[in-house]
Amino acid sequence: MHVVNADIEAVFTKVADLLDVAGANPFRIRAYRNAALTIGRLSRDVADMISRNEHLTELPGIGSDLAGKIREIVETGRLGFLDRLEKQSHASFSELMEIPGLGPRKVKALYDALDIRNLDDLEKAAERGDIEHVAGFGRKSRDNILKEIGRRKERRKRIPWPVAMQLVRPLVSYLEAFDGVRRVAVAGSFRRCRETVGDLDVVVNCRRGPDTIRYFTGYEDVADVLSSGTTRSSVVLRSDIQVDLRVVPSVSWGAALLYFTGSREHNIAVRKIAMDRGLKINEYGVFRDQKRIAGKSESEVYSAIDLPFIPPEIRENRGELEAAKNHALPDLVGLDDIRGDLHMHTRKTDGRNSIREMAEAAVSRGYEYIAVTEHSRHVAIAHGLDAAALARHIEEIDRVNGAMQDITVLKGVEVDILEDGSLDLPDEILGELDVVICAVHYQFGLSSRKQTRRIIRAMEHPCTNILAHPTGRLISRREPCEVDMAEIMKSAVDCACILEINAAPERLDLDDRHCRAARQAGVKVVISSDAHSVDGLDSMAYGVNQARRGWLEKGDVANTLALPSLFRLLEKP
Ligand code: DGT
Ligand code: CA
Ligand code: CA
Repeated sequence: MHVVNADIEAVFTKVADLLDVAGANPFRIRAYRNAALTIGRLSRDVADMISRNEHLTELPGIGSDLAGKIREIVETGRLGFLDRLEKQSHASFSELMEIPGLGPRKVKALYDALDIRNLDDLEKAAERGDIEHVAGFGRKSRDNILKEIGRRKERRKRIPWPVAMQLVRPLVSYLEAFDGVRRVAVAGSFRRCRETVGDLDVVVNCRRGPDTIRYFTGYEDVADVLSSGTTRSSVVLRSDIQVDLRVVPSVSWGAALLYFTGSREHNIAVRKIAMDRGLKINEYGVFRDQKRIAGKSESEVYSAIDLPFIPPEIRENRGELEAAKNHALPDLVGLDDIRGDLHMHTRKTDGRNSIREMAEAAVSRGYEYIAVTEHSRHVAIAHGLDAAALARHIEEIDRVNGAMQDITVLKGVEVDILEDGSLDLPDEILGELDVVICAVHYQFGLSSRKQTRRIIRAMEHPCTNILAHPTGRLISRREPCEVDMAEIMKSAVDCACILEINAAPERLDLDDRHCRAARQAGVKVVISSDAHSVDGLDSMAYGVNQARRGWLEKGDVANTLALPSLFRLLEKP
């Protein structure tokens, strides 16, 4: 494990918070807070300094005691002192402090008044209504606390789509290998490519149903069999995700697939259209009176109610049925339409491969161009580049580009948007680049007005082309920052700035709704892997999924363009 500055910062902040709750000496608390700040803002990697035997005590506010603690964190990934503090308090105050609005003061107040030591205590007290009577709390804070706890529970239950994909592949091969199995499909939210998946819904068409079920429950990854009948079964895999399997006959295959793909809202709307025509649709087929008139394939089912096939990714009852009726379904962008990748990192900063290796990997994926976009200096933990280092890196890109026949390597950067909306590198060097991506990497908590202004100012800079991961959210870890997305999109159109769908599995930012809004606003979108290694390039597929869920067509996506057209698009008015 490589400990980065932000990890050390987090540990010291926790220590300070816990000391605060415990009512420790304010000077001691301040020492930890200052150390956290110092480390957090440092442009050098502390772990790196230690490995070079440099003296940490030369850093402001770091005495020999703190230096020793930093070393312990870097070497072990933990801090014994923090563990002891948590144990002493018999409580998980730091877990409580992760709830927005609960700082050390409030946590202490809750502890003193109601003996609240962890999230469970907090939830019970909030439900009972006790919290409203503690000084500093009201009904509103109670509601916020319950909402946040609910959100956390919800998150824990769902797994990211790419993780689900890793479970699905071997499971499907296993099922397909069984004698008599004709077809296997994973329906549900997985097939709709939602960014997270609650459980897996498998539909199987086979000859010997009961044997197939027994075979399914005998899968080596099954931890627990919840139910097992002749046509259906539910199990829990070792990774704690549930799998529901249904065996369906060939005549019902399409109807079952449609039904179990959902979404529920889409299904309800489909059934209503059928009812209006005197038909009945269920998971067995489409029926007029008692007679089945369709069901073998999904297309057959849709066609029975005079609709074209609707791609699973947009089956959310968000207007797709009206569009289908009006022959106005989008022709969704596909992975094959992607001609290049405009956001990636190399060994120069926090990536793992060289420019050349990234370029070769891109060639093998059929790309015509890539942009290498290292971090700017502000992102200290990623060893961001200053102007001089970037200038040297540009020469390096030129060299690789000159040596490669099959691909064009564009010169780029992912420059930090500073707190006032200015960029972290001088204009002269930015002017040398083909692609300038701007991105927020800190100060996520600004007010919506300030954050929006900050971002728009960066987009308006004459050198910027792309706004990366526009909301900054990390799925299940960090909520999107507060911004006025409509304003940002309006401004993106005005200043010809492209918005990114960052395809990294933990980001997928823009999300599906934002993609849709971007299309409606006439904003161009770019799908980028943000790869930190050659394997990372494959994340492109997750970004394409998200784009499809957001109704995007090839024409909405900048990196489906051939290079000359892309260059024209990158020119600012
Ligand atoms: P998830 O698992 O929470 O990520 O989301 P889904 O969409 O996979 O939901 P799930 O697993 O509860 O059900 C799978 C599909 O089965 C769902 O998308 C639609 C269908 N379905 C399940 N229950 C009902 C229901 O009561 N009515 C209708 N119309 N469809 C249902
Ligand atoms: Ca499901
Ligand atoms: Ca299910």
